[in-house]
Amino acid sequence: MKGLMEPIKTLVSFKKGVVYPDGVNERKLNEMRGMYVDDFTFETLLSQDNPLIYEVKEINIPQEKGHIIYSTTTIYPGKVGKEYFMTKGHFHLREDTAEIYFCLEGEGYLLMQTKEGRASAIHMKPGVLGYIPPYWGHRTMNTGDREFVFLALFPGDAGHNYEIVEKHGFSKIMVEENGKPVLKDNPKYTL
Ligand code: PAN
Ligand code: ZN
Repeated sequence: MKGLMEPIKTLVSFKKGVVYPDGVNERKLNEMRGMYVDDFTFETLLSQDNPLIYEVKEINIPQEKGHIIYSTTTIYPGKVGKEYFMTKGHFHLREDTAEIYFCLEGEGYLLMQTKEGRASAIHMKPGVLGYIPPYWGHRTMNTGDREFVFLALFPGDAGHNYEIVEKHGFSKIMVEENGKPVLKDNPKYTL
């Protein structure tokens, strides 16, 4: 670590996440091309509108070993066809780093998978903490009808690898069937 950092305080609203973020990283529908199963519905939606799918409210923490980076993610409610609005998902560049997700508001799933395609999902609602062990890629989806908000904490030197997900996708998808979220095999997934 380079030098001594001064302690900081962060206000976090259960409903809205970080109150005074240093930065907000927005992902709109057009940045999610290829991620959803139903490409036709995706393009139809996009030709009408480009909704905000999720936003990450960040605090500036050095991206170095020894630090813990934290942020809140808000995923808005909605679907592309039957598939719920979700994050892009990633593995950490340093694969031996873990992460904690703590749900503050709303409802959703934390979907994890190994590079071999083995999947595991945790149902998230306020008070549920999901532990993402080292080596598991992770993506979250909003399966409720209001905003799904969670706090994420991860090692400063973890880094993000989106390429694996862009290339291969996740082995499972979360779709609505008879009004309920169901985990299904992703027909687009390639190992
Ligand atoms: C989270 C995620 C955040 C957005 O802070 O970065 O929820 O998801 P994507 O990064 O997949 O777009 C985290 O897991 N950080 O490591
Ligand atoms: Zn992560």
